[in-house]
Amino acid sequence: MKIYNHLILTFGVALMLVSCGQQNQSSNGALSSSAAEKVYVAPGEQDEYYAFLSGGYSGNLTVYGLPSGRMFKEIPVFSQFPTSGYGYSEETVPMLNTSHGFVPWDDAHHPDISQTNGELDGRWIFINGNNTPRIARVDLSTFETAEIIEVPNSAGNHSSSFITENTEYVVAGTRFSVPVPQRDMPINEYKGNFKGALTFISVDPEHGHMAIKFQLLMPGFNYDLSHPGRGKSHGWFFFTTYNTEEANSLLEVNASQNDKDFIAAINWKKIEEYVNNGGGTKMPANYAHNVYDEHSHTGTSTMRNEVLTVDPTKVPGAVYFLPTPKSPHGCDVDPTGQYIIGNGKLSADLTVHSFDKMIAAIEGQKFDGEAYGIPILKFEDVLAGQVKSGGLGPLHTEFDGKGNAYTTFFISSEVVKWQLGTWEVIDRKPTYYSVGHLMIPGGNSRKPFGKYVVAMNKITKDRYLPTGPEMEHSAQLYDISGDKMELLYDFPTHGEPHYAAGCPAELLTSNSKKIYRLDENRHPYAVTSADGSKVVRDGNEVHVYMSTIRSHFTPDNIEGIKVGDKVYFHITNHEQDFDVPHGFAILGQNSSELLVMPGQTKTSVWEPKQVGVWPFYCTDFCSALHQEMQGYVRVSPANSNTELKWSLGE
Ligand code: RUQ
Ligand code: CUA
Repeated sequence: MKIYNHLILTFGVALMLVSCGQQNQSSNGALSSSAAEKVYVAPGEQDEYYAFLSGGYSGNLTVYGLPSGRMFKEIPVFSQFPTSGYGYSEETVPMLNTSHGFVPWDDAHHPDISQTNGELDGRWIFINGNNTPRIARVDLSTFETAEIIEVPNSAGNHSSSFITENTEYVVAGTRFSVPVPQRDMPINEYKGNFKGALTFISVDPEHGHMAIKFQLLMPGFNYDLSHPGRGKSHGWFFFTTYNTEEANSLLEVNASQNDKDFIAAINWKKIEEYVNNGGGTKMPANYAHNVYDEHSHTGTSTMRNEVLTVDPTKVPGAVYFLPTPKSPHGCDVDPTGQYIIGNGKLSADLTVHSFDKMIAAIEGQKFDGEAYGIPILKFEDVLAGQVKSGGLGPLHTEFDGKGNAYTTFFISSEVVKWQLGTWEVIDRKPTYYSVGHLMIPGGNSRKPFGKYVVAMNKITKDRYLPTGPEMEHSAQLYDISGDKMELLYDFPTHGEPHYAAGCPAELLTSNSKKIYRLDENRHPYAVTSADGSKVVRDGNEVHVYMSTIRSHFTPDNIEGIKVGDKVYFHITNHEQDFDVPHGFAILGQNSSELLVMPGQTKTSVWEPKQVGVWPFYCTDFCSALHQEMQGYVRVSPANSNTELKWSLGE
């Protein structure tokens, strides 16, 4: 009885506490500062920001909402994606073409949103493929990969894909130096012979189309990360280097010998002028340029065979080296364009260079020798200050637009907030665990939206329920609107996010496409009217012009297909409503399904191997009669005389 009473008592007190809490919440908002409330986006409500996280070794880009951490979409970029048929459908296979043939995967690192006047404009997002060097442009009205350009003479395309203040250029720098042009030579003759190509790819202001403007052939260092100048430093681009020792083996020891490596400061305006006046050397180079056309719904791959290279010593005043300790990784420029931050990953302190001091030192011709003909400025002459952080292993820095910077520390697992100008540490918060990049929406622009920072961690360990030896990486969301950072939320990410880019939701929502217009469909095999469906044989090739609308394929019965045929299913989705795709899959298909958006045409090729009657069906639950959305293909022996015929629903 006593226990019973006690229970009632406890229960009663608990109830009182709950109701008390609720009262507080409605009366004086005592709970409004809770972390849970700050990330809670109620059912039916929408997030405040988009966040685009690179997928690392997934090769793709994932889209999240902030503050909820909900994942909205995975955008296939460099990797085949059976979920939609990207990289499998005839229309998208050309997007993954390279000079090495079809490369259906890459390692995607650094997304960057296009800018106008140094502010995010939300038109496109660029991302680099690290392994087989490529830069992709994703259209932010369709969230589809619209273009991929291969980068020749590059290897480990890592100091990429950062854009200049008006999206004049998307820049790609090589991590590995290699023989340029590639050739058969002994590896131990690297030093002095290999080159590091920094590639400036121009972006057409209207359509976004990319073209390699020039490649700067730099000394054979490793070019790790980069960022554009902005405001007063617009016209410059900054790259961190490591392995200035030019070691080709045991780099973990041999590339850590020099006390200082460099940040390379590139005056791209000067080089642009030089090449516009006929400077530079044309060099044969083989690379693919793949463009997706939104109206024909088709990608085309064109091989290019020449690039314009520039020898930095031929353009006086265009390239300088800023000594920076100690194998720097991140290279970040603050919103005013005055400070260039080099995160020496083997040091405790951050090095901040001053753009004004750099210009003064250049004008005063105060050099500390040269490397391969490129002048080296004096460390003390360009140094703005050092942040005595107390952390270990600084990697990347972002800015809140209120005079503060936030740097990740991989080894000490923390984000450190410090002040630009005073270099004082204001706050530090642990991350779980081993943080790499971080992202503040607009943090790489003149106008950051300094409300949240997302830390992208490399190690997850005990943060989530175990999923066997492999865990997804973990991101953490901090509120940075106050003096102190507040950890709000953990959420899993997909692949390995390196960098990310974010923007206010309304920048994209107003331009977001809902459907493709059927009357604008210019796909050569589209069926745009209800009676246009047909099946056409051309030797061993059979083209099926198929249409879909809830809940029917036209045609849904096809006979006269033979073993040895190559059957092209060209499927046009006649829906004109938002979010009504139809899928297509046929038994034994050696690729993936297709997911066809309203108004779009996509093609799957099927080479039937066995005689029989094989079903196909819609893979996306589209209506109450989705299960009825199906059909058959009769496959006869190779030498049969079965007549080609199909049903049109009469
Ligand atoms: S990296 S964790 Cu590929 Cu950007 Cu620094
Ligand atoms: Cu169409 Cu399910």
